[in-house]
Amino acid sequence: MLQRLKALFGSRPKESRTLLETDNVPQHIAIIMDGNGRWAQSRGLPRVAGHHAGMKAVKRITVAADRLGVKYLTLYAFSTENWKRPKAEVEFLMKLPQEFLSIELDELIEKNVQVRMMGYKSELPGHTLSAVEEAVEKTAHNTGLVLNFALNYGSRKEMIEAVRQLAESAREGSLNPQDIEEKDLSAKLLSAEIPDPDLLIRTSGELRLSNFMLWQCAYSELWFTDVYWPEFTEDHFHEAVREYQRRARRYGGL
Ligand code: V0D
Repeated sequence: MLQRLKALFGSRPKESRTLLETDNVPQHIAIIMDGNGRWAQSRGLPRVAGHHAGMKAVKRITVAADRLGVKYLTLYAFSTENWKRPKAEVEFLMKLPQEFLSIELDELIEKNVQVRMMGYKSELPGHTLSAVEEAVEKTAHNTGLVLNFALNYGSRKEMIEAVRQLAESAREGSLNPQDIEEKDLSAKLLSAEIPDPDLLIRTSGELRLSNFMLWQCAYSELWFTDVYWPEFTEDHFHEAVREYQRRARRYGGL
C-alpha cells in the first residue's frame, strides 16, 4: 500500500504544496538546465551572468535531491553542440566546474555525495578536466547521492560509439550480431553504471530532448516548466516530483 502524505518537506511545511510522499521518490532524476542566458538577458545582464547564477541553482537542487533521498541526479551542464557558442562564452563555462568545486566540494564530501562525470573528456581543457577528476576521485568511495555531471555529452555520439564497440566485437568474432540485446547496448553507453532516469526535467519552456539521454529516457516521465534554470527552486523541484508520484499512482490504479 502507498503511504501517502507521509512526510513534510521544504521551507514552508504548512503549505500543502510542499507535501510529498517519501516513498515513490524517483531513484534517478535528470535535468536539462536550460534558460541561463535568457534569464540574464531578460534582466539586462550578460549571458555569462546567467551561467553563474545557474551554478547557485545546481547547489540548491543537489541539496534538495539529497534531502528527498534521490539516489542519482544527472545534470546536463555542457553538450557536444555547445562548442559552437562564442569562444569567450565557452571559456567562461569551462571555468565553472573549478569554481563550483572550490566552493562546494568540501560540503559535498561531508554530505557523502559521489561526484561523477558523463561525457567525452579528451576535448575538455586540462584545467576543467583536472578539477572534475579530482572531485570524482575524492568522492569515489562515498555512498550517498550520485551527482552526475553531463559534460561534453551528446546522446547520438554516445550511441554511435556504443554501436562501434559492438561492431568491433562482432568483427573479432566474440559477439554474434543475432545475440545483441538492449542490455548489451546499454552496457556500452557512458551511463552504463547508472540506472535509466525515472524523471526528466527541462526548464525554460523548450519541449525537446535536445540530444540528451535519448536511449535512457525511453520510459522516463517528462516534466517541463517555463521557469528559467537560475530561478528553479526546491519548491519547483518538489512540484515535479509530486507530479511524478501522481502519474505513478494513476498507472498503479489501472
Ligand atoms: C552553466 C547551468 C556546475 C548550466 C549550471 C562546463 C550552464 C551552471 C558545473 C559543474 C555549468 C560541472 C562539473 C563538475 C562540477 C560542476 C557546471 C558547466 C556549466 C559546463 F564536476 N555548473 N556548471 N559545468 N553551468
